[in-house]
Amino acid sequence: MTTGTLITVAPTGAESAKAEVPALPVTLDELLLTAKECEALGAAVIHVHIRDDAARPTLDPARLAETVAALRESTDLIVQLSSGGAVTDPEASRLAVLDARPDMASCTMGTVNFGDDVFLNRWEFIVDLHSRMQDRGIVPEYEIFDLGHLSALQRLLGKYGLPSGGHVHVDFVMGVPGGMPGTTETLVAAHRMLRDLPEGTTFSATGIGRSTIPVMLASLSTGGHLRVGMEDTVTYAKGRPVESNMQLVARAVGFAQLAQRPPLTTTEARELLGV
Ligand code: KMH
Ligand code: ZN
Repeated sequence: MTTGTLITVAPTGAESAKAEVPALPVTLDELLLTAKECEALGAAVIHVHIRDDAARPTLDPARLAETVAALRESTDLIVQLSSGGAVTDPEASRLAVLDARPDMASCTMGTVNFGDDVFLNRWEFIVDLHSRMQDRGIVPEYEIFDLGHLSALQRLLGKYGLPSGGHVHVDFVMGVPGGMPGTTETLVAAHRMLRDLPEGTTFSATGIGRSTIPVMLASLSTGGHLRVGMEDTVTYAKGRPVESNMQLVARAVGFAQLAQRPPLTTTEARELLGV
């Protein structure tokens, strides 16, 4: 059945430096402005990483709680905090992200080489994150950086049960150097593997860097949803830096409309995800 398109914006991430990417939203005011504008364009979920006063990635609990409250106050977006943080963040700080009580949080399904770094996600850590989210009624988005992460998810759900809300939603993060490539062939392979997950499992996809457009088209044509934003893409086209997250969301909305799968409203998105 064809449905509308869930559009997630990931506006900041932990990898780009403000000095190199001046359009990156790093303050709370910048984040709120971006969130409101992206919501008006058609985004329904915001995947949030925050920065400190020096624009460095942080998982400061008070700042995270303030950010969740401010986003709820100013928008109707589903607030999804990153539990991935930066590759340097310790597990305890990543688990403590849940104390900010977001609607959703990311849960990466395995360790992956991440450029020159390693994004570490031990099995016991994943189980801990999944179980704490179940206990607190926080809906996970399972982040899939490689095909084996889908097998890990099958194992997780088999041993520890469905997430809060009962619906399984995954996000294919494609094109990270060290992870699965951002190609149509790989997306089709990942899509086929969803057959081993609970019926009704939905997926979004995002292609890092120049894989953003092929991944977006492949996701739309296989019934998937879209994540876009400056966490993943800072070049709009060859030689053209991204001017704002709104530019990326507007492009995704345009593609979704062309595919006759218009953006889901925040209410429809809540229903889909079981938030
Ligand atoms: N910043 C990456 C190391 C997530 O948000 O859950 C991890 C990441 C995934 O962005
Ligand atoms: Zn992230």
